[in-house]
Amino acid sequence: MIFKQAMLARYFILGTQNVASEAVFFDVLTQALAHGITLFQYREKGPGALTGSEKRRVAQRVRELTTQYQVPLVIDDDIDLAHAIKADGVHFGQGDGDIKKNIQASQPLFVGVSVSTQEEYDRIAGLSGIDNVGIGPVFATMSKADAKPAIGISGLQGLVRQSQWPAIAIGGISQANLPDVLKTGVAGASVISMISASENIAKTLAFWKQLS
Ligand code: TZP
Ligand code: MG
Repeated sequence: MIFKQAMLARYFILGTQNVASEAVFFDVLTQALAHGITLFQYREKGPGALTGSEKRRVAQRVRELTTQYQVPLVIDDDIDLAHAIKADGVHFGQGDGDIKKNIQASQPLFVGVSVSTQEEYDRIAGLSGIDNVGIGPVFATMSKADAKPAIGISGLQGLVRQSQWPAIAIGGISQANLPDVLKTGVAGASVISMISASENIAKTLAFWKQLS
């Protein structure tokens, strides 16, 4: 699949560790796919995350579902798994090993990289093979135990302005702050809990769609 900026508009991230059970994981994902997310990132990471054959089994089912709904699939930080299940892209943090090697090993899939500070941006500036950057955490997040300090709208704005790649905002994004996030010129927002903890995923996504 060819990378297009429009894929970043409504970027949903989830792993089984973010919800009560595998059944809930697939229920939330299916609703999100049915109601208009533009990309799904499978991020199985942190306390309670699946590994090995269990992770692979869930990822395979995620690939089948995302294909059924024609929504691109990105795998967080697992190049082998991404190739094995024919995902569309891979996403890396800066702590995930040699970034140049990772980019190379990910081809021909598309590549996203997380950036939290100016220093981290400068480290990847000019590299080829990157398709998008994730910038944040913009606000405090409950979904990532080792998250870096929140950079706020002004920090996001500063990094978006200079980014040579389409950018997505991440971290603590809610329906309340989403309008301000989108005004910074990002290509989209990426969320875990805004959707996974929503009492009405259809309504949450309808709200998001009319903003972007
Ligand atoms: N990276 C930075 S913040 C974050 C990740 C994966 C978690 C985002 O989750 P939420 O619930 O949307 O704040
Ligand atoms: Mg990572």
